[in-house]
Amino acid sequence: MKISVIGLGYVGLPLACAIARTNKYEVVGFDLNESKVNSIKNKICPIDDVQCEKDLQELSFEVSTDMSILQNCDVFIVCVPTPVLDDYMPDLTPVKSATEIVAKFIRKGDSIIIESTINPGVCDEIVAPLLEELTGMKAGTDFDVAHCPERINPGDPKWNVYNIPRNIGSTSPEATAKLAELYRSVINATINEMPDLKTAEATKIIENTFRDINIAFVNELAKSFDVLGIDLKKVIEGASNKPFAFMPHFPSCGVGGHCIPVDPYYLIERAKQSGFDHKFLKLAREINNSMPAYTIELLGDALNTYKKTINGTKIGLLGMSYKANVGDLRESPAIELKAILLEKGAELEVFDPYFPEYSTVASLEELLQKVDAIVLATDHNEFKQISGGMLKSNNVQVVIDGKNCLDRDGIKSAGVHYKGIGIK
Ligand code: SAJ
Repeated sequence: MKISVIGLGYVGLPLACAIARTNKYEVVGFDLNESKVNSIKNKICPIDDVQCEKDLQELSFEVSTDMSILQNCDVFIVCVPTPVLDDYMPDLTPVKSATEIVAKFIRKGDSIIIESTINPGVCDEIVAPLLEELTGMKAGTDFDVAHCPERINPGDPKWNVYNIPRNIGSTSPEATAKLAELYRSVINATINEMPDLKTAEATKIIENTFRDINIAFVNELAKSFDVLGIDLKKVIEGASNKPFAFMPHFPSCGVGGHCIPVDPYYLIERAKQSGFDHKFLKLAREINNSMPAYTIELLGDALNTYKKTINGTKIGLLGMSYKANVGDLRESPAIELKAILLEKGAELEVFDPYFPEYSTVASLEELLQKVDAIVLATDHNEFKQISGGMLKSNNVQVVIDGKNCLDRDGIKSAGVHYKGIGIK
C-alpha cells in the first residue's frame, strides 16, 4: 500500500516517520515548503520533536514539493494547518487546497484522511463534495473520507505519535474499521472507531475547548482573588489533592498556541450557522483574551507604588513564545503584551532565547541590567533561574510574573515588588 502524508509539519512529519518505521508501506511526504523538504532530505528535523529527530536519522522515505510524488497512492493523509482568521472564523484554505491536490490523484478504492483540526461538518460539507465535484466519483462509494484528529503536543517529551491514542471516523463503519487497522499497524495505542465524521471532528474540538474554558475559569478566579487577597496558587494546589473530580489549570498572562485559543471558535462559528449561540464558550474566550491587558494593569499598579508610570519607564518583556521551551509565536499573548507596552510608552527591551530576531538584547543578564521592571510572558526554563539577588543587584524594582513560575518568596525577600496572576 502506498501512503502519502500531505503537510510535513509537527503533525505530518512524525506521522510519515512512524509509517516508514513499520516497513509495511511505501510512504511519501509532500509539502509546498522547499526549505522544509530540503531539510528533511538532509535528515535535518525542521520541528521541535525529539522522537522525530531520531526517526529522521534512522529512516528514509521520499519527500518532495513535486505533487507527482502522490501518483498511485492508496491513502492520502492531510496534515495541513487550520489557522483562525482575524474574525475568528476557521481558515480552511490549506485543507481545501490539499483536497484539490488529492483530487488529481485519488482513484476508485482510495481513501483520504484529514488529521487537521476542523469544525464538525467540514468533511461532510466541504471535503467530500469538493472531491466528488473534481473527480466525478462518489464519496463513501468510490472513495472514503475519514477524520483522525491529530493530538501532537509540541515539545512534549513523553507523548508522541507512537503512543497517543486516537479517534477515527469515516463515511462508513467499514471504512472506519479498515483505516483504524491501518493506524493500529503504525501506532501502539488505542485507536477508537467513531460512528461518523462529525463525531470525530467534534471530539477534537471539545478536547481543546475543555482546556480553554478551564483556563478561563482560573483566569477569572485570578482577577477575583486579586481583589479578595486570596492566594490562588495555594488554592489550586489545595484543590489538586482531591483524588477525584478536580483537574488543575493555571492562570496566566494569556492563552496562546495554534490549538487552545483557536479551536473553540470552530465550534462557536459552526453552531452559530445552525442557530445556536455558544455564550459560555464565547465568554471563556473573552476572559482569556483579556489576560494580556490585565497583566499590564498589574504592572501599572505596581509602578504606581514607586510613583512611576509605564510611560517612560524601562521595561523588560521576558519571552515571546506562547509556550515554555519551544519557539512558537502563534497567537502568543506576548505579542499583545508587547503592543500594549509600546502603546503605553514603555521603553521596551525584549528577550526570548528562542527568538533572537525579536530580542533587543543578547541575554537575560543584559536585559536585567537595562530595565527597572520586568514582565515575564513565557515560562522558559532559562527564566526560572531569576533570583531576588539578580534583580536587586540590577536595580529591578518590579516583577510581574505572567506565568507564576518565578521564586516569589526569594524575590520579595530581596525587597523587589513581585506580583503574579492571582497571587501576590
Ligand atoms: N495555559 C494556561 N493555563 C493552563 C494551561 C495552558 O494559561 O493551565 C496556556 C499556555 O501558557 C499556552 C496555552 O494555554 O499559552 C496553550 O497551552 P497548552 O499547554 O494547551 O499547549 P498547546 O497549545 O501546545 O496545546 C496542546 C494541545 N494538543 C493538541 O491539540 C493535540 C492540547 O490539546 C494539549 O492539552 C496541550 O498541548 C497540553 O496538554 O500540553
